[in-house]
Amino acid sequence: MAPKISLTRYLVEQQRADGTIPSQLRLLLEVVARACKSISLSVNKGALGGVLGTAGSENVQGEVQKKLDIIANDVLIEANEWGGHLAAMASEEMEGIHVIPNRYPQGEFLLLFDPLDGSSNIDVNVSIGTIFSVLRKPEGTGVSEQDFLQAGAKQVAAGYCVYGPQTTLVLTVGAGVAMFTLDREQGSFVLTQENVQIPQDTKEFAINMSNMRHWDAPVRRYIDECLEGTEGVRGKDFNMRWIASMVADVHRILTRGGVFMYPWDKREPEKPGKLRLMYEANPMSWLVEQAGGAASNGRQRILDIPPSKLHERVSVILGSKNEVERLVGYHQATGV
Ligand code: AHM
Ligand code: MG
Repeated sequence: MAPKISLTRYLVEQQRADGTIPSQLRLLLEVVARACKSISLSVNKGALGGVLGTAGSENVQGEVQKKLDIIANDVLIEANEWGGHLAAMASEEMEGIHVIPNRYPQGEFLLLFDPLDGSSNIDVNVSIGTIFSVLRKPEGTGVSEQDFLQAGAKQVAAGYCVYGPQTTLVLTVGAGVAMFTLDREQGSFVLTQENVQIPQDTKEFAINMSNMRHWDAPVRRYIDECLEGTEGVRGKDFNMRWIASMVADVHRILTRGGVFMYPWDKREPEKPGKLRLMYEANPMSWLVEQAGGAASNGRQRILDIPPSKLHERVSVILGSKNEVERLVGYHQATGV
């Protein structure tokens, strides 16, 4: 039987092979993985750990915070503060950036995260996760929010950990996508899939259909055609899945293909979308591209969007390449 490859060994071997992982980045990724392990334990305890329900507060986006949103945020901050690998962190759950306190050495990387994605699924025991993105701090002294405002193409690492029937960590450092499953007896993440590839075509889409009347014409056209199945222009039947945790929907797509959409809609026309660019769309888009898929807001590659603020929102279409390209074509055809 082939030996089990732990996340540590995988990172060391990547570092040796092509030097894409400097040692500070390797430490950073190991610390993030350790934090995810700790979050996974809290998630698993559920009601027994007193972690369910709301915290009675709101985040900067005006969303009610769940207890686990705050627990996961605190775990990630505490785990990453002291190692000397980071200059600052940013999170969905914090309005401003968290600069590494003076008592610790400052590193050269910036970490962004959605500590607990799919918050509405926590109390109903459906898969949720942690999404993270790593950027290099631009040259210069000090660190500010401006340093974080880099396009997704500048990421040096990205990933997520999904807390489902299994706890799975999915990672890219720009050399493909690898998946690691948490071995609870050993207490470590073990490599379970390398070189993940998303099929170019699919018969499965993920979108919140209850928003249909608010969508723009291109998305409506695409979904209408999927729903027509064998009787329409697509000539095949489609299946629909919507978990309402981006992390779980994207995990399904990385595993067996599909297209995920959270498009702009007319309810709040001034908002470009629901999902956040810097700690949701960017890391997921890079993972999807690294696995041979595509990610767009309908008009532009997500990874090329220059962010103007930390909590910027974006319209998201990602997954199997041919379907994403079709959707982009429909946007071009209507000029929206
Ligand atoms: P969250 O980060 O507060 O959990 O919100 C983001 C989530 C995504 O995971 C998911 O795709 C979407 O919101 C679900 O939205 P909806 O409530 O419309 O189903
Ligand atoms: Mg989220």
